[in-house]
Amino acid sequence: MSEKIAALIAAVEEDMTLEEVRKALGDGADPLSLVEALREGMAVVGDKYEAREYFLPDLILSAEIFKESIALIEPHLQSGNTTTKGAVVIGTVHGDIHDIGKNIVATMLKCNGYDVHDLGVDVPPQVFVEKASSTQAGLVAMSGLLTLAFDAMKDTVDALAEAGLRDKAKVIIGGGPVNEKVLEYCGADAFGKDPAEAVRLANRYLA
Ligand code: B12
Repeated sequence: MSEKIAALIAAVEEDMTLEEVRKALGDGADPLSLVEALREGMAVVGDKYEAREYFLPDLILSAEIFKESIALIEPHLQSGNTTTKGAVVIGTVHGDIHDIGKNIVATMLKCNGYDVHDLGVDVPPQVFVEKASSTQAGLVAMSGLLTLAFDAMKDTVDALAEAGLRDKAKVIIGGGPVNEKVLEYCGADAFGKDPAEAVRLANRYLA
Protein backbone atom coordinates (compact mmCIF):
# COMPACT_ATOMS: atom_id res chain seq x y z
CA MET A 1 0.00 0.00 0.00
CA SER A 2 2.83 2.42 0.91
CA GLU A 3 4.61 1.62 -2.34
CA LYS A 4 1.47 2.43 -4.30
CA ILE A 5 1.08 5.78 -2.51
CA ALA A 6 4.74 6.66 -3.16
CA ALA A 7 4.32 5.79 -6.84
CA LEU A 8 1.06 7.74 -7.20
CA ILE A 9 2.40 10.98 -5.71
CA ALA A 10 5.60 10.52 -7.72
CA ALA A 11 3.36 10.34 -10.81
CA VAL A 12 1.57 13.53 -9.62
CA GLU A 13 -1.82 11.76 -9.54
CA GLU A 14 -3.87 13.93 -7.21
CA ASP A 15 -7.22 12.11 -6.94
CA MET A 16 -5.71 8.63 -6.94
CA THR A 17 -3.13 9.51 -4.26
CA LEU A 18 -5.79 10.97 -1.97
CA GLU A 19 -8.09 8.01 -2.58
CA GLU A 20 -5.31 5.57 -1.73
CA VAL A 21 -4.38 7.49 1.44
CA ARG A 22 -8.04 7.47 2.57
CA LYS A 23 -8.26 3.75 1.82
CA ALA A 24 -5.04 2.98 3.70
CA LEU A 25 -6.22 4.95 6.74
CA GLY A 26 -9.58 3.18 6.61
CA ASP A 27 -7.76 -0.16 6.56
CA GLY A 28 -5.83 0.86 9.68
CA ALA A 29 -2.43 1.42 8.06
CA ASP A 30 0.31 2.93 10.24
CA PRO A 31 0.01 6.71 9.59
CA LEU A 32 3.78 7.17 9.96
CA SER A 33 4.45 4.70 7.17
CA LEU A 34 2.10 6.72 4.95
CA VAL A 35 4.05 9.93 5.68
CA GLU A 36 7.25 8.09 4.81
CA ALA A 37 5.69 6.85 1.53
CA LEU A 38 4.70 10.41 0.60
CA ARG A 39 8.23 11.59 1.43
CA GLU A 40 9.73 8.93 -0.86
CA GLY A 41 7.36 9.96 -3.65
CA MET A 42 8.25 13.64 -3.26
CA ALA A 43 11.95 12.81 -3.48
CA VAL A 44 11.24 11.16 -6.85
CA VAL A 45 9.41 14.30 -8.01
CA GLY A 46 12.46 16.41 -7.05
CA ASP A 47 14.77 14.07 -8.99
CA LYS A 48 12.54 14.14 -12.06
CA TYR A 49 12.48 17.92 -12.00
CA GLU A 50 16.26 18.02 -11.86
CA ALA A 51 16.37 15.56 -14.78
CA ARG A 52 13.98 17.87 -16.70
CA GLU A 53 11.34 15.17 -16.90
CA TYR A 54 9.01 17.28 -14.75
CA PHE A 55 8.35 21.00 -14.85
CA LEU A 56 7.12 23.71 -12.48
CA PRO A 57 3.41 22.77 -12.59
CA ASP A 58 4.30 19.19 -11.57
CA LEU A 59 6.26 20.50 -8.58
CA ILE A 60 3.50 22.81 -7.47
CA LEU A 61 0.79 20.18 -7.85
CA SER A 62 2.83 17.50 -6.08
CA ALA A 63 3.41 19.87 -3.15
CA GLU A 64 -0.35 20.44 -3.02
CA ILE A 65 -1.05 16.69 -3.06
CA PHE A 66 1.46 16.25 -0.26
CA LYS A 67 -0.26 18.90 1.86
CA GLU A 68 -3.73 17.46 1.21
CA SER A 69 -2.53 13.97 2.08
CA ILE A 70 -0.91 15.14 5.31
CA ALA A 71 -4.17 16.91 6.24
CA LEU A 72 -5.92 13.54 5.92
CA ILE A 73 -3.24 11.72 7.93
CA GLU A 74 -2.68 14.24 10.73
CA PRO A 75 -5.81 13.53 12.80
CA HIS A 76 -4.71 9.87 12.95
CA LEU A 77 -1.23 10.83 14.11
CA GLN A 78 -2.36 12.99 16.97
CA SER A 79 -5.03 10.78 18.46
CA GLY A 80 -4.09 9.71 21.97
CA ASN A 81 -0.98 11.87 21.98
CA THR A 82 -1.83 14.19 24.85
CA THR A 83 1.53 14.86 26.50
CA THR A 84 4.16 16.96 24.77
CA LYS A 85 7.91 16.42 24.80
CA GLY A 86 8.52 20.16 24.41
CA ALA A 87 7.96 23.11 22.11
CA VAL A 88 9.68 23.33 18.74
CA VAL A 89 9.57 26.36 16.45
CA ILE A 90 10.06 25.55 12.78
CA GLY A 91 10.04 27.56 9.57
CA THR A 92 11.61 28.14 6.19
CA VAL A 93 13.98 31.06 6.50
CA HIS A 94 13.62 34.55 5.06
CA GLY A 95 13.81 34.75 1.25
CA ASP A 96 13.03 31.08 0.71
CA ILE A 97 9.61 29.62 -0.03
CA HIS A 98 10.45 25.90 -0.32
CA ASP A 99 8.33 24.09 2.24
CA ILE A 100 7.86 20.50 1.17
CA GLY A 101 10.78 19.20 3.25
CA LYS A 102 10.01 21.54 6.14
CA ASN A 103 6.43 20.29 6.24
CA ILE A 104 7.62 16.68 6.38
CA VAL A 105 10.00 17.49 9.22
CA ALA A 106 7.24 19.37 11.09
CA THR A 107 4.87 16.45 10.67
CA MET A 108 7.42 13.92 11.89
CA LEU A 109 8.20 16.04 14.95
CA LYS A 110 4.48 16.30 15.72
CA CYS A 111 4.10 12.55 15.34
CA ASN A 112 6.91 12.09 17.81
CA GLY A 113 5.18 14.10 20.51
CA TYR A 114 6.56 17.60 20.05
CA ASP A 115 4.44 20.73 20.28
CA VAL A 116 5.33 22.14 16.86
CA HIS A 117 4.84 25.80 15.97
CA ASP A 118 5.16 26.05 12.21
CA LEU A 119 5.81 29.62 11.05
CA GLY A 120 5.51 28.80 7.36
CA VAL A 121 7.85 30.14 4.69
CA ASP A 122 9.93 33.28 4.13
CA VAL A 123 10.13 33.78 7.88
CA PRO A 124 12.09 36.87 9.05
CA PRO A 125 14.56 36.36 11.93
CA GLN A 126 12.46 38.48 14.28
CA VAL A 127 9.45 36.22 13.82
CA PHE A 128 11.53 33.19 14.84
CA VAL A 129 12.70 35.18 17.87
CA GLU A 130 9.20 36.21 18.94
CA LYS A 131 7.79 32.70 18.62
CA ALA A 132 10.74 31.06 20.37
CA SER A 133 10.30 33.53 23.20
CA SER A 134 6.51 33.29 23.57
CA THR A 135 6.49 29.47 23.43
CA GLN A 136 9.69 29.05 25.47
CA ALA A 137 10.79 26.64 22.77
CA GLY A 138 13.83 24.52 23.53
CA LEU A 139 14.44 23.95 19.83
CA VAL A 140 14.35 26.16 16.75
CA ALA A 141 14.44 24.27 13.44
CA MET A 142 15.21 26.17 10.26
CA SER A 143 14.81 24.90 6.72
CA GLY A 144 16.28 26.40 3.56
CA LEU A 145 16.99 25.18 0.05
CA LEU A 146 18.41 28.25 -1.60
CA THR A 147 22.02 29.32 -1.28
CA LEU A 148 20.77 32.68 -0.03
CA ALA A 149 19.08 30.84 2.83
CA PHE A 150 22.48 30.44 4.49
CA ASP A 151 22.65 34.17 5.27
CA ALA A 152 19.08 34.17 6.55
CA MET A 153 19.95 31.22 8.83
CA LYS A 154 22.97 33.09 10.15
CA ASP A 155 20.89 36.25 10.70
CA THR A 156 18.30 34.22 12.61
CA VAL A 157 20.92 32.60 14.85
CA ASP A 158 22.37 36.08 15.51
CA ALA A 159 18.91 37.52 16.25
CA LEU A 160 18.22 34.71 18.75
CA ALA A 161 21.53 35.47 20.43
CA GLU A 162 20.80 39.18 20.57
CA ALA A 163 17.43 38.43 22.19
CA GLY A 164 19.20 36.38 24.86
CA LEU A 165 17.59 33.13 23.70
CA ARG A 166 20.64 31.29 22.45
CA ASP A 167 21.28 29.51 25.76
CA LYS A 168 17.59 28.55 26.04
CA ALA A 169 17.03 27.15 22.57
CA LYS A 170 19.13 24.80 20.49
CA VAL A 171 19.09 25.56 16.78
CA ILE A 172 19.07 22.94 14.05
CA ILE A 173 19.11 23.49 10.31
CA GLY A 174 18.32 21.40 7.25
CA GLY A 175 17.29 21.45 3.62
CA GLY A 176 18.91 20.19 0.40
CA PRO A 177 22.29 21.97 0.37
CA VAL A 178 22.89 22.25 4.11
CA ASN A 179 26.14 20.66 5.27
CA GLU A 180 28.90 20.95 7.87
CA LYS A 181 30.26 24.15 6.29
CA VAL A 182 26.86 25.84 6.34
CA LEU A 183 26.45 24.78 9.95
CA GLU A 184 29.76 26.39 10.83
CA TYR A 185 28.91 29.53 8.85
CA CYS A 186 25.59 30.19 10.51
CA GLY A 187 26.47 29.08 14.02
CA ALA A 188 23.61 26.63 14.60
CA ASP A 189 24.04 23.60 16.88
CA ALA A 190 23.48 20.80 14.38
CA PHE A 191 22.20 19.99 10.92
CA GLY A 192 20.15 17.09 9.67
CA LYS A 193 19.67 15.52 6.26
CA ASP A 194 16.26 13.95 6.82
CA PRO A 195 13.23 14.01 9.14
CA ALA A 196 14.50 11.03 11.13
CA GLU A 197 17.60 13.04 11.98
CA ALA A 198 15.44 16.01 12.99
CA VAL A 199 13.60 13.75 15.42
CA ARG A 200 16.87 12.28 16.75
CA LEU A 201 18.23 15.79 17.35
CA ALA A 202 15.00 16.90 19.05
CA ASN A 203 15.16 13.83 21.30
CA ARG A 204 18.77 14.62 22.12
CA TYR A 205 18.21 18.31 22.89
CA LEU A 206 14.78 18.20 24.52
CA ALA A 207 14.87 14.91 26.38
C1 B12 B 1 10.03 21.73 -5.42
C2 B12 B 1 10.99 22.84 -5.77
C3 B12 B 1 10.44 24.12 -5.93
C4 B12 B 1 8.97 24.43 -5.70
C5 B12 B 1 8.73 24.57 -4.20
C6 B12 B 1 7.34 24.12 -3.79
C7 B12 B 1 7.21 24.09 -2.29
N1 B12 B 1 6.00 24.33 -1.85
O1 B12 B 1 8.17 23.85 -1.57
C8 B12 B 1 8.83 25.78 -6.46
C9 B12 B 1 8.44 25.46 -7.87
C10 B12 B 1 7.83 26.78 -5.90
C11 B12 B 1 10.27 26.28 -6.43
C12 B12 B 1 10.61 27.60 -6.56
C13 B12 B 1 11.93 28.04 -6.66
N2 B12 B 1 13.04 27.26 -6.72
CO1 B12 B 1 13.04 25.43 -6.32
N3 B12 B 1 13.24 23.52 -6.21
C14 B12 B 1 12.38 22.57 -5.95
C15 B12 B 1 13.11 21.20 -6.01
C16 B12 B 1 12.89 20.58 -7.38
C17 B12 B 1 12.72 20.16 -4.99
C18 B12 B 1 12.76 20.64 -3.54
C19 B12 B 1 11.99 19.64 -2.69
O2 B12 B 1 10.86 19.89 -2.31
N4 B12 B 1 12.61 18.48 -2.44
C20 B12 B 1 11.95 17.38 -1.71
C21 B12 B 1 12.07 17.61 -0.19
C22 B12 B 1 11.40 16.45 0.52
O3 B12 B 1 13.45 17.63 0.14
P1 B12 B 1 14.15 18.77 1.04
O4 B12 B 1 13.44 20.05 0.89
O5 B12 B 1 15.61 18.74 0.82
O6 B12 B 1 13.84 18.32 2.53
C23 B12 B 1 14.32 17.12 3.10
C24 B12 B 1 15.69 17.27 3.79
O7 B12 B 1 16.49 18.29 3.25
C25 B12 B 1 15.37 17.47 5.23
N5 B12 B 1 15.08 18.82 5.74
C26 B12 B 1 14.45 19.87 5.17
N6 B12 B 1 14.34 20.88 6.01
C27 B12 B 1 14.90 20.51 7.17
C28 B12 B 1 15.05 21.18 8.38
C29 B12 B 1 15.72 20.54 9.43
C30 B12 B 1 15.90 21.28 10.71
C31 B12 B 1 16.22 19.22 9.26
C32 B12 B 1 16.96 18.57 10.36
C33 B12 B 1 16.05 18.54 8.05
C34 B12 B 1 15.39 19.18 7.03
O8 B12 B 1 14.21 16.67 5.40
C35 B12 B 1 13.37 16.81 4.24
C36 B12 B 1 12.58 15.57 4.04
O9 B12 B 1 13.37 14.47 3.67
C37 B12 B 1 14.61 21.65 -5.81
C38 B12 B 1 15.67 20.73 -6.40
C39 B12 B 1 16.01 19.61 -5.44
N7 B12 B 1 16.11 18.43 -5.99
O10 B12 B 1 16.17 19.83 -4.25
C40 B12 B 1 14.59 23.04 -6.47
C41 B12 B 1 15.60 24.08 -6.00
C42 B12 B 1 15.79 24.04 -4.50
N8 B12 B 1 14.96 25.41 -6.39
C43 B12 B 1 15.79 26.23 -6.84
C44 B12 B 1 15.44 27.54 -7.25
C45 B12 B 1 16.55 28.39 -7.84
C46 B12 B 1 14.12 28.01 -7.13
C47 B12 B 1 13.61 29.42 -7.50
C48 B12 B 1 14.54 30.59 -7.10
C49 B12 B 1 13.32 29.40 -9.00
C50 B12 B 1 12.99 30.73 -9.62
N9 B12 B 1 13.90 31.19 -10.44
O11 B12 B 1 11.96 31.30 -9.32
C51 B12 B 1 12.26 29.49 -6.74
C52 B12 B 1 12.45 29.94 -5.28
C53 B12 B 1 11.80 31.17 -4.89
C54 B12 B 1 12.10 31.42 -3.40
N10 B12 B 1 12.23 32.66 -3.04
O12 B12 B 1 12.21 30.51 -2.59
C55 B12 B 1 17.22 25.71 -6.84
C56 B12 B 1 18.09 26.32 -5.72
C57 B12 B 1 19.47 26.68 -6.20
C58 B12 B 1 20.27 27.37 -5.15
N11 B12 B 1 21.43 26.80 -4.88
O13 B12 B 1 19.93 28.37 -4.59
C59 B12 B 1 16.99 24.15 -6.78
C60 B12 B 1 18.14 23.39 -6.08
C61 B12 B 1 16.82 23.67 -8.25
C62 B12 B 1 18.05 23.83 -9.07
N12 B12 B 1 18.84 22.81 -9.22
O14 B12 B 1 18.31 24.89 -9.59
N13 B12 B 1 11.14 25.23 -6.26
